[in-house]
Parts: sequence; structure tokens; C-alpha cells
Amino acid sequence: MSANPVIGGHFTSVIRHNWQLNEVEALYTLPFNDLMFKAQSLHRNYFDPNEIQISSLLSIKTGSCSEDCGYCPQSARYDAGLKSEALMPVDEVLQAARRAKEQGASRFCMGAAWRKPKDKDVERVVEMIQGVKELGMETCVTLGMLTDEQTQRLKEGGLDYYNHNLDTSEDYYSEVITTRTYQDRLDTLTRVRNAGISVCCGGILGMGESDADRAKLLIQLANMPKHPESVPVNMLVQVEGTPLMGTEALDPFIFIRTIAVARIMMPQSRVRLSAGRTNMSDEMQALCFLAGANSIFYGDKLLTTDNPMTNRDLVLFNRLGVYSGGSSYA
Ligand code: SAM
Ligand code: DTB
Ligand code: SF4
Repeated sequence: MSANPVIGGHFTSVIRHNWQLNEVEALYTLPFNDLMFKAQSLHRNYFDPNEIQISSLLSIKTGSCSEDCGYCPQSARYDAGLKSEALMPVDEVLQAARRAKEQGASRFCMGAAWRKPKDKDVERVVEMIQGVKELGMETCVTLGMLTDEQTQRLKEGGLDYYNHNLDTSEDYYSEVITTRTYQDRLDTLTRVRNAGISVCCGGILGMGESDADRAKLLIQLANMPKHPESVPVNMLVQVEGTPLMGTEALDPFIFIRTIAVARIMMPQSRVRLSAGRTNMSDEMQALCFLAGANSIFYGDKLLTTDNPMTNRDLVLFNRLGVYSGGSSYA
């Protein structure tokens, strides 16, 4: 064992899969400046500190979802005033991908409001994946729970990333979702990993969870046999009509601390500053980048809710001297 100059403690490796709650709590409670310094120092060992990867999102099937995720405007159980849309035709999806590429996105993420897809849906999604790859973009899809066969089909179709979030800790999970279990999510993630597809997995903050819940979510992610290549950290977008509307707002510094702790625990992963940027100041986003976030969702819309206008992001990138670069894993 040797002293690590960045982390300050004694570690055989900084790529660890055995994080304990007390260690993560100790990171969370460091003085803010110390935590930011550790996160930023480690970030620089693995990434260009001024490069931000950009992904664009498209909802390829919207609303009427059978699940009861308490945050989600797409659940059929809540009235969020959303217009449902069937699975989009392939050519319309490719048009949107072309636009996203022109705007500078390197990855195109397609999301569907399903508990799980039907086999015939997967065939159409495979056509979308092939078309987007032909444009020279990385592909990501999020379709809900998958069978082994569907996962294999997506892999054969050339899919790069599968997004499937754990959302929160196992303990808090049942406060937010009752129609599928934490274990269901872990099983889908294992299928994706075993099929050789890169994993995009993270969660949502600001749902009323505790400090321990946030730490436990990060432990779930970092203690997987391999860290997810992408870790989206979403701030809850509160939507009128959903059960989580009206949840007390999270202290922005806790959000920034979570990015920093994620960066320390998963130093090679892309940590994505995901939903919720519309309500964040430029200064808060800059602190998230300093804490080690190095990816964003770019484009005026997330799936169904607003994202910052691309022009605001370009101005921010300019003011910070950061630029969008390639993609991929460190
Ligand atoms: N239906 C699929 C599923 O849930 O697995 C895929 C799409 S779902 C919309 C993808 C993820 O978006 C969710 O797991 C959740 O983490 C995130 N999400 C949904 N609504 C959100 C909200 N209001 N605020 C923040 N994140 C949200
Ligand atoms: C993720 O972690 N966040 C994205 C993506 N993965 C699919 C979705 C955010 C959705 C925010 C609410 C909406 O626009 O519907
Ligand atoms: Fe359906 Fe996904 Fe929304 Fe849950 S998060 S209600 S599964 S679309």
C-alpha cells in the first residue's frame, strides 16, 4: 500500500469497488474546499479538465407508461398534461439525430416511456441505432427492463450505451417507485454489462432522500464489479401533477458535493450533470464542473421537460473556457 498524493489516504488503487458507508460519509462532510480540491485533483489524473462531453436526448416514445415512478410526468397514473406519442418512425429520429450532431453532440440518447419493450419495438430501435451510428455518433437508449435476448439484439445492433438508473438508495426506493423492484433494475444492469454494452447508470437528487441515501446510491454504483462508464446525476425536475411536486428543494451545495464524491469514487467515469440545469445558475454549473462533472445533456429539451437553451450553454462554455470534445471512457 502506498500513500496516494491526491486522495491523501493509503490506497492500493483509486479504482475501488469496496466502498463503506463511513468512508463515503467522511468524504461528504469534508470542508467544501478540501472536497473540491480532492475531486478536481483526481479528475485531472484521468481527464482533460476543460473538456465536456455532450449528449442530446430524444423521447422516441412519450407518456402512457404503466409504472408509478413518483418523479415522472410520463406515468399514466398522473396527470402532468402531457401528450402521449407512439414509437416514432425511424426517419424522424434520424432527422433529430442529424440536428443534434450539427449542434455538436457526440452521443444521441433515445428514451422510451416503457416498463419494458416488446420484441418488435426493439427491432425498430435497432434500426434507429444503426442509422444514428451511420451518422458517426455514439448511441444510447433507455427502454426500461430488458430480457437477455433483447439485450443481445441491441448489442448486435451496435448499441454503445444503455441507460438504466438506480435513481436512489435501495432503502428509499420504495418511497418513490412501487411497480418494479431495485433488484429488477440491478438485474437489467447485469444483463447490459454481461452483453458488453457500456453502462449509463445514475440517479436523481432532491426527491426528499437523506444524506445516507445519497451515499448509499453512490456505493451501489461504485461497488458494481465495473463502474458505470457514464453516471448521470439528475436534480429532480418537479412537474405539476406528479407526486414529488412540492418536495423541499435540495441545498445546491449538497448536489455539488455529490458530484465531487461521485468523481472521487468513480474517477474514470463520465459524471453527467443531467436533468435540472434549467433551474441552476451558471455559477452552480461551474462548481459542478469543478467538482468533476464532465458531461451534460445539450439541446433545448430533455425528454419531456425544458433544458437550457443551447445558446445559454454556448455562452457558458465560452465564459468558462471549456469545450465539447470526444466521448468515451478514460
Ligand atoms: N422508462 C424507462 C425507465 O424508466 O427505465 C426509460 C426512461 S426514464 C424517463 C429515464 C430516467 O429519467 C429515469 O430513470 C429517471 O432517473 C430520469 N427522470 C425521469 N423523470 C425525471 C425528473 N422529473 N427529474 C429528474 N430525472 C428524471
Ligand atoms: C437520465 O439520467 N436523465 C435523462 C436520461 N437519463 C434519459 C432523462 C431526464 C428526464 C427529465 C424529465 C423529462 O424531461 O421528462
Ligand atoms: Fe415510465 Fe420510465 Fe417514467 Fe418510470 S421513469 S414512469 S418507467 S417512463
